Amino acid sequence: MKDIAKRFTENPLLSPKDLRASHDGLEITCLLNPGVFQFQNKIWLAVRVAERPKQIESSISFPVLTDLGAIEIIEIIKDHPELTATDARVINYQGADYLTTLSHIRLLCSDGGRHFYEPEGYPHLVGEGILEAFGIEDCRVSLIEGKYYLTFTSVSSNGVGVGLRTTTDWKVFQKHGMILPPHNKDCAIFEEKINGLFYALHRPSSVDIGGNYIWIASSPDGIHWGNHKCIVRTRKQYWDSKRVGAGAAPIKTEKGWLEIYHGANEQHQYCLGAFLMDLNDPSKVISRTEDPIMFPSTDYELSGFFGNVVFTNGHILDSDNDTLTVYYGASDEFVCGALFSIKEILSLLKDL
Ligand code: MAN
Repeated sequence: MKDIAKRFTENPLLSPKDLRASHDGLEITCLLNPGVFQFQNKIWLAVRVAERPKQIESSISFPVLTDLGAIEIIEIIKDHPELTATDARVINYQGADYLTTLSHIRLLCSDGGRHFYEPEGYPHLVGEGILEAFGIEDCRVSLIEGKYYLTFTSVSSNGVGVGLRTTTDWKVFQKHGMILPPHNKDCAIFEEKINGLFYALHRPSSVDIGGNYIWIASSPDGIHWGNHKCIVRTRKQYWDSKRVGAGAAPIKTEKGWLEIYHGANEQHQYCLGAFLMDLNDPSKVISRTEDPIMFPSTDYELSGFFGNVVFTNGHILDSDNDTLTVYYGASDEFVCGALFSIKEILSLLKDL
């Protein structure tokens, strides 16, 4: 196994202590999984900020959003017989699932792509309404014909689905509601139409028959999706045996659409791999890496809020068309960066 990521020496680029919590009484637990875009000659991250109240020894407390957008704190005594809290990210209480943190999306920018700051005058993107009561997460940004499409995970007690907002100036956003209903996440829209249609990768989960596989869909308008096809499945005994999900928008190369994706195994180790889709019909997968191209190995990737995780949903391609800066979440707690060579990734793909 060869990890071909050249990690930034500045990593982690962002840690929870680097930003201020959105409300008094909350603290930032994790900064993770940024969407990435270019706007006004700067590199921007749409960072997922996960917050909760400062925890005390005897109980678990976490925020949820009310219908009116206010923050309500739920507190549960740790030895409550109807509490299951074995995963840092989710709990089950009296038969219902909750998230231990509430996420919103924050916009940060940078000149060189390594030192990010929060500029004045840009809104926080927060959950709104009953389908986003547990927050919004893991925003992917696609620029299509001058408009930015933001796809993100909308979480509530109703389930986990994909929400869409669009903008041209990052100040005013148009809301398109939930475009892919539960259970679905990891939606990355292609940045170019193909034969007149929008295309998107997405990841429904089928619990009984099927699994956590990557699908593709097309759309006449980028909002209403159909013609769904399952294109990449988990592989038994591999590093991506339990779940796979798309990263950011596919990258157009001479050989095909290149997608960097995440895969997890039964032990919840999250690594990155790649696959290539036909330029003219992206529902045809041509090749895929056998081994991960990046796996958790540094301190900040191995231990943190949820350790042993590298997860990406944003990157920037250099004007040389080869150097790819991948921004990624490490251990579900830090935002990091690494360089890849597109040529090197392409050389590791194995025909299917
Ligand atoms: C999983 C993880 C969490 C996330 C929830 C809801 O448990 O990806 O980080 O908060 O799903 O999307």
